[in-house]
This record gives sequence, C-alpha cells and structure tokens, in this order.
Amino acid sequence: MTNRHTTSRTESALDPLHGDNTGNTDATRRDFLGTLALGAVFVTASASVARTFINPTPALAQENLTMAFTLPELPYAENALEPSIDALTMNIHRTKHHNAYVTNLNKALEGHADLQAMSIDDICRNIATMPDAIKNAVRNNGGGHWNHSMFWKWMAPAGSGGAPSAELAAAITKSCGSMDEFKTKFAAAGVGRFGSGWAWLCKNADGSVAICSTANQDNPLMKGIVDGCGAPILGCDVWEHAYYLKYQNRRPDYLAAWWEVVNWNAVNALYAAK
Ligand code: MN3
Repeated sequence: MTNRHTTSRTESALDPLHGDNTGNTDATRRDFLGTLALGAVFVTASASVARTFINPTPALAQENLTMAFTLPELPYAENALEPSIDALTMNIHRTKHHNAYVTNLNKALEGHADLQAMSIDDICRNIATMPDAIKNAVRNNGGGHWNHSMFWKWMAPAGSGGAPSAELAAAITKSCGSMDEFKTKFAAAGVGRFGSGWAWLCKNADGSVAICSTANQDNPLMKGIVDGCGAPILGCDVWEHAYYLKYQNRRPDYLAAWWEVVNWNAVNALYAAK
C-alpha cells in the first residue's frame, strides 16, 4: 500500500489524574470519563479520541491513515512500587506483555478504518458486534490494552495514592460491610479466578458498588460478553505475569501487598464521574 502513514494517538487515557502526561487534554479527559458511561446516569462523551499526529502532511492525512494504538508511559518510575511490585516485573509487564497487546490489537484492526477510529473504551464496549474474523483478537488484545492502561493508573507509589473518598468509602461499606471486608472479598475474587483474569470493583448506575472478576483480558465494559457488572473503577491483574517473579505461586501475597500501592485518588475520580 502506498502512502501508508502511521500516526500515533494518545489513548483515551483515562487520565485526568496525571497532568504531566502527554495528551492530557480536555479530549482525553472526556474519554476517561466516557470510560464510565455504562449506565443511563453517565454521560457518554467518548466519541472524541485524542490523537497525536506525527508529521501529518495534508496529503497523507487524507488517505490510508493507520490510527495506531500506542504503549503508554508509566506515570511513575518502574521501581516506584517496590516492595509491593518489583521493577523487573513492572518492566516486563508493560514493555513485553502490554506491548504485545498493543501490537496485536493494531494488527487485528488493519483494514478496518472504522474500528481504528474508535477509542479503546468504545472498542471494548462494542466487542460483541465486531466482525467474527477479528472478534477474538480484538477482545483479547483490546481488552488487554484497556485493562493495562488503566492498571498503571490504578497504582501509585506507597503513601501517594490517597484514601477512598467519603462517598466511595460509604458505598463500599454499604455493599461489603467494611473496608476490611471489601479488601477480603476483592482478594477472594482475585484468588478465586481460576487461571488468568482480573478482579474488579464496579460502580452501578445507582451509585452502589460491587465486586466481580473476569477471565483472561475481558473487562466489565464488554457488553454482551461480560454482563451484570457496573462501570469498572478499580481493577487488579491476577495473571501470573503480574506477580510471578516476586511472589511465584503466592497470588494471595501479591494481592495483600497490592493494597499498599492502590491509587485511591484515581478510583475516587472514577467513582465521582457522572
Ligand atoms: Mn497483565
């Protein structure tokens, strides 16, 4: 194909939280908030996708654009989550595993200009209606890209992630009994996930919260594939690659240590978003 030009775009990146990141524009903020637009009470505003064009000449911009998804930077150093999560795990997890999801998502979307133009949030929401030939690849790799882009933001160096807001704490207490019981139940969801997957805290349309888990790289945005969950406001990766170097087979120990690096400020922002 001639004149094929690759652009990169900043992911919806889900990022009202780190103003020092590139691409933290109003558009990315809308996409981030759009992440929560699962229920009628939420305003869906994710149609706009922030894009960073690299040398977009007018001629190239008009044809054969490949809207490539890109691997996001960490909002902290790779060793910033130690001792809960070691630097080597962070490095391999993002630059190898997450990068593979990005690469394979872009590959799966080749030739599908309509899908390439969508935000990763909307791709996840619309997995069930994807063409059969690419549905599984987009489900696995699009889910992997969304999940990990969020996961990096759902963590922060110990002591810097704040605490649950009064509103979120009240919702958690109401649904789980107490914050400690919430942590126990969330960890149980992660430990109980056979094989690979994620544990989630989700917000329902009425403001209540609930815990669920999904297999592989599925997430609660995936209507028609994952139903019955609200909007994901916190997720924990329980694939072995997330913890095996440091914790080996001890998934419960990883989950216990993970609370030290949860970025509650990020969770609070998602819970508060309408
Ligand atoms: Mn992972």
